[in-house]
Amino acid sequence: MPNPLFDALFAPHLDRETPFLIMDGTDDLTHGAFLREASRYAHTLVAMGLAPGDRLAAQVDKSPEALAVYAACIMAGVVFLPLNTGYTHLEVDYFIENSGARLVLGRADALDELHRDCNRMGVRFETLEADGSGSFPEAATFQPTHFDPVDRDAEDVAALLYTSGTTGLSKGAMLSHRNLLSNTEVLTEYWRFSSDDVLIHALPIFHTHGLFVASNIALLSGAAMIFLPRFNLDHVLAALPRATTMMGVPTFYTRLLDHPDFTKDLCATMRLFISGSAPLLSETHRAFEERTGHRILERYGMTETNMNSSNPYEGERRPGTVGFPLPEVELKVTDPDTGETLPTGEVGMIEVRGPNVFKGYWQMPEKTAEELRADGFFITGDLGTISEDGYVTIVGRSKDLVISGGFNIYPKDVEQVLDDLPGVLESAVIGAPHPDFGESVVAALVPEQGAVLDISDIEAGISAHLARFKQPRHYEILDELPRNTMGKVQKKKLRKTYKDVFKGS
Ligand code: MCA
Ligand code: AMP
Repeated sequence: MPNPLFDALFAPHLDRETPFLIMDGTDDLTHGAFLREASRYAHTLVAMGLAPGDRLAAQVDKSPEALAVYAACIMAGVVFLPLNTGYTHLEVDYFIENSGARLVLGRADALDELHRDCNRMGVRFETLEADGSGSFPEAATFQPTHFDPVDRDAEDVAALLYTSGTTGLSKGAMLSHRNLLSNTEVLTEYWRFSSDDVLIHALPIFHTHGLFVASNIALLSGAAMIFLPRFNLDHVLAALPRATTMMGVPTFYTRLLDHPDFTKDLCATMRLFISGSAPLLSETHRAFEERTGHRILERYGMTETNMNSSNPYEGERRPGTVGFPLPEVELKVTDPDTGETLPTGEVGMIEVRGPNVFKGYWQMPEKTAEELRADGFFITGDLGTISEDGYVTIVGRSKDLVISGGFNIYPKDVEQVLDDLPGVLESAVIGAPHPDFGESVVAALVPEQGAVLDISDIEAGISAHLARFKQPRHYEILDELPRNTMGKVQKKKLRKTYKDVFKGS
C-alpha cells in the first residue's frame, strides 16, 4: 500500500541503527529508534480516534518527540499542523478553529489558557514537553513499535502550514505528499546530501525551513542531524567540528561572524552552508568567504511552494542572488498588472509552477484563486528579475511583509491589534533594517483627538494578542499618517523616514 512520504523517508530506515538525531546532553537516537517511537505515536493517534485526513495541531518545543509526532502523522495519514511556539493562545485559537483540528498538542504551561480554549471548542488537548514527557508520550508507552502506514495518494494533504497575508487573515497552505517529496528529492540531489552528512539543525521545526527542507532531506539521504533545541551561538560553535553541513537564516550567519571563535579551522569538516528564508546581504556572503573560505549557498522558498530556486552546488554562488530555478520548477517574471511575461532582465512579479507548488488554501477557494492561477502558476508577491545567464535576484516584495530573523510578520496583523487599543485612532506598521534580525518592526501611531499615548500601556495592551516576535521594537507617535491623493498610507515614505531607527542596536 503506498504512502509516498513514508515509503521514501521512513521505510528504508526502519531497521537501521545508524545515528539520526545527535543530542547534546541527552541520548542520541538512531533512525530505527526514532521510527519505533513514531510508530508508537501513530498507534496512539489511532487510539485517540484520529482518522486519515484529520488535523493535529502542535504548539510544542523542538525535541525528537516533536519530530516523531510529524512522522507519526505521515504514518497515520493525519494532517500535521505545526505552530510557532511564540504564538499567544488567542492566535492559536484561530488556527484550531479554522483547521477544525481534532487533537491539539501543547505544553503544560499552556494548560490554563489553551487547554481551556480547547475544552470550549470541544477539541482534545494533550501535552508534550520539551524533555519529551507529557500526557501524549505517556499514552504511547505501551503501544506497538511497528505501524503499518495508512495508504495515501500523492495528492493527499500531508501538512497544513498557516501563513498570513496582506489582508491580515491567516490561510492554511495545503501541502501534499507530492509537494513535499518532490522538493526533498530535488534538493537532496542538488545539494549532494548523503548518509555521510551531519547537518547542524538549529532551526525551529514549525516552519518549512527546519521541518521540510532540513529534516526531510536528512531523512531521505540517511544523514544525521545535530539536533539543537534552538540557535545558541556557543552550541553551534561546539557542533561545527563534528558537522558537514548547516542550514540557517541570515541571522545565524551574521551572529557567527560576530564571534571571534568562529574561524576557518572550526569549519574544517564542513562542506556546505545554506541560507534562506530572508535576504542574505552580499556583504555577509563576502565576509563569510573571507573568514572561512566557504561561499554560502543561498536559496529561495515560500511556505506555499517549498523551495523554488538555489545557487548551484558546483559553479558560481553569486552573492545577492537566489540562483537558478530548481529542476522541475518553472519560474517566470511577469508584469504585476497584466500577468504577461516580461523580457529577460526586467523587474516584475515572480511566479512559480511545479510539483512543489501547494494545492491551495484550506477551505478558502477565493483566496486560492487570487494567488494560484488556473494554469498552475503561483503569484509569489516577490519582485525579482532573471539575468541573461539565468540567475534569479529578488529585489523587493509587492506584499506588505516584514521578515525578522526569518519569521514573517504581516503588518496588517499588528495594525489590527494596535487600532483596537484605547486612544489609538490608527496605525501603520513597517519594517526597518535591523543589524541582527535583518528587519524589525516599527509602528507609527496616531492618537485619537485629546488622547495621550503611553508606550508601556501600548506594549501591555498588545502582549496577549501578538507573539513577541511580531511586537514593534520601535514606536513613533504622529499627528497623522502620510497618505497619497487616493488616501492610501504611504508606507514607502515611512520606511524611508525611519530606516535608521535600529542602527547600532
Ligand atoms: C526571537 N525573538 C524575535 C525573533 N526570534 N524577535 C523578532 N524576530 C525574531 N526572529 C524575540 C524573542 O522572543 C526575545 O524576546 C527576543 O526576540 C530576543 O531573542 P533572541 O534570544 O535574540 O532570539 P533567539 O532565540 O536567538 O532567536 C533568533 C533567531 C530565531 C535564532 C533568529 O528567531 C530563529 O531561529 N529564526 C529562524 C526562523 C525560521 O526558521 N524561519 C524559516 C521560515 P524578549 O527578549 O522580549 O523575550 S520558513 C521560510 O521562511 C521559507 C519557506 C524559506 O524560504 O525558508
Ligand atoms: P514564508 O512563506 O512565510 O515562508 O516566507 C516566504 C518569503 O520569504 C518569500 O516570499 C520571500 O519574500 C522570503 N524569502 C525566502 N527566501 C529568501 C531569500 N533567499 N531571499 C529573499 N527573500 C527570501
